[in-house]
Amino acid sequence: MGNGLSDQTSILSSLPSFQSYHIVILGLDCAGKTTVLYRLQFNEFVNTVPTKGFNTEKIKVTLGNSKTVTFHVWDVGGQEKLRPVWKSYTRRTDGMVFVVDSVDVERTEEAKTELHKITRISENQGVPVLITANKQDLRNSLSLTEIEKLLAMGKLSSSTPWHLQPTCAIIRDGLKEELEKLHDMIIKRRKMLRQQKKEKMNIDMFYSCVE
Ligand SMILES: Nc1nc2c(ncn2[C@@H]2O[C@H](COP(=O)(O)OP(=O)(O)OP(=O)(O)O)[C@@H](O)[C@H]2O)c(=O)[nH]1
Ligand SMILES: [Mg+2]
Repeated sequence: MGNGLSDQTSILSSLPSFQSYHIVILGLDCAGKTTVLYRLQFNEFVNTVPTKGFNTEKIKVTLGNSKTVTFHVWDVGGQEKLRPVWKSYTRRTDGMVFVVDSVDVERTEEAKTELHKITRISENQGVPVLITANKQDLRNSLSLTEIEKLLAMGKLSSSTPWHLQPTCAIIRDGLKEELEKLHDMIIKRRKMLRQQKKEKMNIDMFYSCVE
């Protein structure tokens, strides 16, 4: 007779996964957010116009482990006047993608301010951030080391998991890798939250027994 638990685990892992994650794409205007969204959804280049509100798509992706997951992605306009509404899109989000234009050297300070502002919001504590160094195809694009330094990523809260991914959205370069990485970070966080909940329940049970 087999071990019941491991039998169940192997059955579960062989079933298709219908997990769905809520993702928000943010970043300054013209960084390439909408290009990222449509490149992922239609696998073709879409000529974009500046986003006045938001775009949203449900994107089904087969990950490296053959699991298919759905990302419900919200791409929000990055113009200055639209940034105050970003926080309403990040409410209860599983992960954020923060897109940076790697040739827009003059606005790295502005990008840094927005990145730190959105990750500092209390509701976003612990939410993984995939920082996308986009437009790496262009000459004079900043290197990952330069972007990491200019955006002061080392100063992000220690509770914020982050990863920096070079991309060229117009040809889809790096986008699949970044979804994989974001998915890994989300799963890791969910496991940690589950563990914390379990530990808290054990402590509560212990105190209810000794009372
Ligand atoms: N060379 C190059 N151009 C890119 C890349 N990604 C996007 N672009 C171009 O950058 C411009 C802006 O792209 P969008 O996707 O509209 O930018 P956005 O971040 O959605 O901008 P807002 O909607 O105004 O916030 C477009 O002309 C894109 O074709 C890239 O990887 N390389
Ligand atoms: Mg846009």
